[in-house]
Amino acid sequence: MEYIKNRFYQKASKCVNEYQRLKNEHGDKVIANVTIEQVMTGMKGVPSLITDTSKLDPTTGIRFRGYTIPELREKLPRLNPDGEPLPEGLFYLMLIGEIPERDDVLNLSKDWATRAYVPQHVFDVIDAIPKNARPMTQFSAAILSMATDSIFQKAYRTGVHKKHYWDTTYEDVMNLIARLPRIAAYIYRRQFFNDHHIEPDPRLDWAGNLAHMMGHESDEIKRLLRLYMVIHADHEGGNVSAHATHLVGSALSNPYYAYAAGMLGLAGPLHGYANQEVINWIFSMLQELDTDNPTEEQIIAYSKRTLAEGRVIPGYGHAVLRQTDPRFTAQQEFAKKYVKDDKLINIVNTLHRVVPPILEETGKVKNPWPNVDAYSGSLLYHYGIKEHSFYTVMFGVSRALGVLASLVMDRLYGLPIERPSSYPLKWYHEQAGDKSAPGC
Ligand code: CMX
Repeated sequence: MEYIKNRFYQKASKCVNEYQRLKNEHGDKVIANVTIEQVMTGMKGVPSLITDTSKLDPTTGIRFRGYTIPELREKLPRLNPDGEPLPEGLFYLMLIGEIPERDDVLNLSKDWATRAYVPQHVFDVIDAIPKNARPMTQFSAAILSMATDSIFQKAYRTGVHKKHYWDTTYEDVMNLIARLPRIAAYIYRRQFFNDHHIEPDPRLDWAGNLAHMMGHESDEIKRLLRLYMVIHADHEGGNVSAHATHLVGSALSNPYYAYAAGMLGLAGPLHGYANQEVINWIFSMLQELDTDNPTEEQIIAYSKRTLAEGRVIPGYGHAVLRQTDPRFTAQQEFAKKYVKDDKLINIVNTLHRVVPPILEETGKVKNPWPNVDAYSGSLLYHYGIKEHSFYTVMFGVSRALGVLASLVMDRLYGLPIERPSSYPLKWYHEQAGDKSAPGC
């Protein structure tokens, strides 16, 4: 598949010149002031990363190379007219910056199918982990164990020139993405289907093959997974999974290490694990109320109690967004179109009505609106993927598309090792002119 690589290089090398020019001609321009509050709230809003694949706007949400989710659903190639776009097309768009033709996407599907072979030792590593370990533990260990295959690492050891780092990174990235559905499905079938594994079907697309290997064969599930893999793929560079991948990659760690680092971040409950937490939280509520059809009042009371207990309501809030997440809306529209009266989805819709005012009342939550994780679990559950401890792995498979496309760009730009400055608390007091600074 030299075509995609060549096309990428042709397009992206122009950006490398622009990167160099910006650094040389405008490197001393001041672009932002940083407040102490920004430091104390996780560097929110501090421009400090270069990420071309997507940009998040607080009110309109994510744009992938300038395209919103509704635009992607309209413009990216799909397998059939009433289907969802293929994630391969989004990867092409994020990497190259152009909406692909249908043939580009089908060729990419085939390329990934030829790269999808997973070495036996990766399955052995998974098999050595207790079955009751979290699926994300198994997934991250499997990714790390594949680093034995890193072409980048071998090339680095042989002393390849730094201007060629992107090339072997690209090869690792393509191999890694191609293998992820097989690895994810293996973990799923091992844990929930007594090790009855299903071989990949090389004629299927990337997301369709994931559904197939998980044992979910209907066209409806494949359609959902294509949408799922598109909307979770990227959320600009500052989120924990993208930033961790970039940060570890900036030390020239191989792409397997870098992406595994991103997955360890995704596994946290404030990030990707929230998609399981939403379902866990709803089921705990139903169990406690002893009903599968709670009233609005019961849901409100349960939500308020969660806050009173000092816990978060999962699926709500965001570090950047200040409106309902368009990824939530895309799934809600999907459910409206294809799902008729599902109890869990009805609860999710009720939560959408009642939770934002409750969060607003606290006076501290900056964004009371639902994020992507508020909907995703209920849809998967409806279509028969009921094993919710697995949901973060699905998020992780999708997230590979964005963070690894960015990693190839990082290496082509030759981005340096990332190294922000840290200071003792006392220093910030001094900067603030606070004379009553404590000794700590
Ligand atoms: N429930 C209860 N409290 C919440 C809340 C929620 N859903 N969202 C924010 N808050 C609280 C924060 O915990 C914080 O409280 P303290 O001041 O007592 O520490 C306060 O409101 C201010 O937080 P914020 O500035 O609005 O939000 P942050 O940028 O710090 O955090 C996020 C963003 C997503 C971690 C937070 O909204 C949250 O914990 N949400 C629930 C978990 C979740 O759904 N995560 C998934 C996000 C999407 C993803 O990455 O997949």
